Amino acid sequence: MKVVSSFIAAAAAISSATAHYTFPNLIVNGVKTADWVNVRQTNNYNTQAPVTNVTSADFRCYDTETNPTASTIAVAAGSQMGIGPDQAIYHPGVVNVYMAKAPSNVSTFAGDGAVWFKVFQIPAVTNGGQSITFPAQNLAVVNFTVPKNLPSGQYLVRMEAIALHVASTFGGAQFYISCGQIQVTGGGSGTPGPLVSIPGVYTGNEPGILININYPIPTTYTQPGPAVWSG
Ligand SMILES: *[C@@H]1O[C@H](CO)[C@@H](O)[C@H](O)[C@H]1NC(C)=O
Ligand SMILES: *[C@@H]1O[C@H](CO)[C@@H](O)[C@H](O)[C@H]1NC(C)=O
Ligand SMILES: *[C@@H]1O[C@H](CO)[C@@H](O)[C@H](O)[C@H]1NC(C)=O
Ligand SMILES: [Cu+2]
Repeated sequence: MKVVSSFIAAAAAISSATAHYTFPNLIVNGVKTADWVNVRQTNNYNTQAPVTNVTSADFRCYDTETNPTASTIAVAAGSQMGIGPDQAIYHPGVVNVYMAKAPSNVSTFAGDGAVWFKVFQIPAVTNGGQSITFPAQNLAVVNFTVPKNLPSGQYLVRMEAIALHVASTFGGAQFYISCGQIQVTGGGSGTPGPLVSIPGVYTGNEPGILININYPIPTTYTQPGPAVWSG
């Protein structure tokens, strides 16, 4: 009996570890960077465990315990870049990518205040209650375009992959978060917005965060956060 229950406990531990993920690398000019070099190492680099408290300090870059340093990598405005998970995105859910401009050197930029804007999202797809699908699920990289009119300078780029498989109670949605450091070159003179604070952007009661995706099948899906600024 003891053997059986410890086997079950071990199997459960393994399956919960494989069910989680981190986003430790960037893809720039088609080349994947080494893990945690251009991305600030997150508290969960070992456990892969998500953030579930959208008002906690860790909701921004999930790095309050690691106090990480990262290097900044150059990316041309208007080019495609990617953010890579340690394994393909496992859970059904959606993705948001936010950016914030550092006043000078992003290495010493915390991202305080209403400085964040959204540059990319992958919502769920619904069709009036017949089905709900998640195009972000199983992605091995999240690619997006750095807006062409984004002013040159140094930025944090924040991945937010929201897993919705147990999101039907408050605090059930799982957020997989990390912040990369990029230097945007050849940029324009756009004014990114709307600007939000992170944490602060969500309460946890948004219809796209507090949601039962299984039954009844949602007729629509509302992506959390501000509109995408595409420049
Ligand atoms: C993401 O972009 C890379 C090139 O940087 C490409 O090899 C890969 O196929 C793209 N993946 C997706 C899912 O678009
Ligand atoms: C979430 O984080 C906030 C800010 O740190 C804290 O006040 C609150 O108690 C936390 N909520 C839970 C459920 O832990
Ligand atoms: C930014 O700050 C980091 C850490 O202090 C330093 O290593 C780096 O050289 C600085 N970069 C620039 C462009 O000043
Ligand atoms: Cu998981």
